[in-house]
Amino acid sequence: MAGGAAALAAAGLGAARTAGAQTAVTPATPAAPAAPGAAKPLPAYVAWKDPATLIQHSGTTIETRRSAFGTSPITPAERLYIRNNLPAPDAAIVADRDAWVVAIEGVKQPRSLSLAELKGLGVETVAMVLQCSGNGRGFFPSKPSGTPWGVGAAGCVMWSGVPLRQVAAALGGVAEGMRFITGTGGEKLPEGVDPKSVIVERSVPMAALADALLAWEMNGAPIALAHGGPLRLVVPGYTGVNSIKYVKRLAFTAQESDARIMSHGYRISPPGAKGDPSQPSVQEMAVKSWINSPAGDGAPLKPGTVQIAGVAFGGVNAVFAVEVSVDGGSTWLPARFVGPDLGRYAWRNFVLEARLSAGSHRLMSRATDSTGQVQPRDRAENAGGYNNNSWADHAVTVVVA
Ligand SMILES: Nc1nc2c(c(=O)[nH]1)N[C@H]1C(S)=C(S)[C@@H](COP(=O)(O)O)O[C@H]1N2
Ligand SMILES: [Mo]
Repeated sequence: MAGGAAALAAAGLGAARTAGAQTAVTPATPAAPAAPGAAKPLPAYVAWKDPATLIQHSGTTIETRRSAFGTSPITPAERLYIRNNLPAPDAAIVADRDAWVVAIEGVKQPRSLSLAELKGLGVETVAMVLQCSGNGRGFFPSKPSGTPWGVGAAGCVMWSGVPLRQVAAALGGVAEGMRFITGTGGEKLPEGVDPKSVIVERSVPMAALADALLAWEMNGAPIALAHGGPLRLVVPGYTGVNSIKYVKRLAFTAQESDARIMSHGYRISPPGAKGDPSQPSVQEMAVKSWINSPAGDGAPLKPGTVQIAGVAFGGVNAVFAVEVSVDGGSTWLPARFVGPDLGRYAWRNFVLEARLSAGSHRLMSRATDSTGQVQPRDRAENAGGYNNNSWADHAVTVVVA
């Protein structure tokens, strides 16, 4: 499955990718373009990832190159983006995975459950787009603070675990009056600061209970520490920040968490304003798509036929259709979905074959979800640079010569 995408990546980068990738990146060959982040070795907790497919913004913010995905519904772990608000916990927490304990609160019979016990309560698998709330922030001309992600703070992965509603049912059901699902990350907090100002704790509406999982596997393997192992709360259809890694407490609550990351962070604030609890929280994802290939970052293409390929997803809804424009958005052609449909929360790969003559072409895609929502031309301006699903912003320029 990685072969096609690897070939695309190799073509896009114009350099052979390093094999194995257990060690630091090999020195760039003279032929390699000065891709941002390419020369920085990956930090130890993600040293197993494939550096040639990644852009390293920092040790805790690592994005997948546009050219390194787009032709498979599943993103391999080696290429999946990373976003940590705090340093990842010590690898000791994945030494004995089954011993990991999560406190379940806000149920009629609250108690702590080990991962071994959770495995006895039920199993489900969901394919899901994991996308950072700030994916596409780099296209905001206002340059909001935060990582200037392009398209690659997103992937589509399979999670296996127990449905949260089965966990609640096993503990007597959700207690009266609870309106939110609140997950708390298991990171060690820095000393000398108010824990509420740094802890990764998020609340989502109870509606998310229909499909949320407590997951221990990603893409058929135990979840890597970097992606939240041993246990992760996954909330399909919601932005990445709501899927809490190394979850140590799962509470059904009457109120949203008062952690800063919930009360003030990840809010849709007017340009120039600060986040506050009165503003909408970044939660449900909207319909979105982009072209991955041609990525517009390689050598000029030869005139002739090109396979324009990318990904499209509906967020909380299934994706229904996608169109492609090769003339800057003046006219649109229906693209074809290719590969398996992994369900409502997964993305679909699309392809449109087009003939491109010599010159510069602006290519873009526009998706429609199952409720008829069409991906908008323009981003919704907001101070944090969240939820960018503008088709114009995600366009690529391809030179044919
Ligand atoms: N415990 C914990 N969970 C977390 C985070 C974190 O820093 N700590 N970051 C969140 C954010 S902002 C995103 S986008 C996703 C990133 O998931 P990934 O690193 O597995 O790609 O995890 C979310 N869950
Ligand atoms: Mo994120």
